Amino acid sequence: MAHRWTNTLSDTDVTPEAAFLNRRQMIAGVAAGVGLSLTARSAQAETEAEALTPNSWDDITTYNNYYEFGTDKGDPARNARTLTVSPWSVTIDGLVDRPGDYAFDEIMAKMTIEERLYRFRCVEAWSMVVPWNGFELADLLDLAGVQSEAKYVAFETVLRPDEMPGVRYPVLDWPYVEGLRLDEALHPLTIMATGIYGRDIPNQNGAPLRLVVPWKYGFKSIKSVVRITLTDKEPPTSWNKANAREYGFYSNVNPEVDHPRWSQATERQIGGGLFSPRVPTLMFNGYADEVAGLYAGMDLKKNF
Ligand SMILES: Nc1nc2c(c(=O)[nH]1)N[C@H]1C(S)=C(S)[C@@H](COP(=O)(O)O)O[C@H]1N2
Ligand SMILES: [Mo]
Repeated sequence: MAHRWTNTLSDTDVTPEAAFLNRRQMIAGVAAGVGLSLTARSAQAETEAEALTPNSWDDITTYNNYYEFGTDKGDPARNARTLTVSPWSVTIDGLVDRPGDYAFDEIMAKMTIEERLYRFRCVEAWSMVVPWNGFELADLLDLAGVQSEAKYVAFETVLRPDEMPGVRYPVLDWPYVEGLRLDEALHPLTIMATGIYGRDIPNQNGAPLRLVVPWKYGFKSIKSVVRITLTDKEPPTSWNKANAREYGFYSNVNPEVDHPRWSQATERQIGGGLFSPRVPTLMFNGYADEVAGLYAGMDLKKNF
């Protein structure tokens, strides 16, 4: 597929992960050379990036949850090819100064695409590390101008029965919907991903743009977004509507709050091999330093 936009890497004669890892080494080399002239922030980001090894392109693009294309992990890679992702636009409405349909290409022209290497933890207790490309959701919301009464952000996935074989089955109440509190949405870790390994994000991963909230269970990271609505009320969310006892609005990764049917204390790392031991799950998926303050004083067992 041709590159839709500026998802940075263009090497086509090397595997994406080889290109990515080479570039990482280059960045690390340069960083070592300039030593103290690095800002504290980029030095810390580099240290964190060093500690994480991304999953392979294959892992990330063949082991998916995208129920609109089927409920088996391999279904989205097989069935999502037919999703039309261009042209695309996102309606931004509700409590904003400039409501309207924002064309994907116009959004991309205005946004700064960055690489973010994030842990990704599914509520099913498996995890990956993904080198996303994308932009901060806060920057997109700025385009529309968030009004002061707004307290929440609601998201909606495209619904196209002709292109989505899974929506014949009432597994969820389609379209897939999600939501964040406004402060969560504006947090700098919250991104809209448009690429992986510098390439356009594949359909099975939520093309052409999907939310990524790395400190929450994967199902909050809604795919193929067509509508973003600013509201003053907590919006309904698909998994909460399906089973409110098992899936809360917040769904922050929390090893101390188990799912009613399984433990959340540990996780299985995808790509680790058949006999690799489970690893401990980290509070807020390892992002506690950055996000714990959002929940100061809240009972995280009640607000699961
Ligand atoms: N529209 C939509 N978004 C979705 C889902 C889905 O079924 N439909 N699955 C969620 C779940 S449960 C997970 S774990 C992640 C998986 O993202 P990935 O396939 O890119 O790893 O997408 C989330 N976003
Ligand atoms: Mo998930």
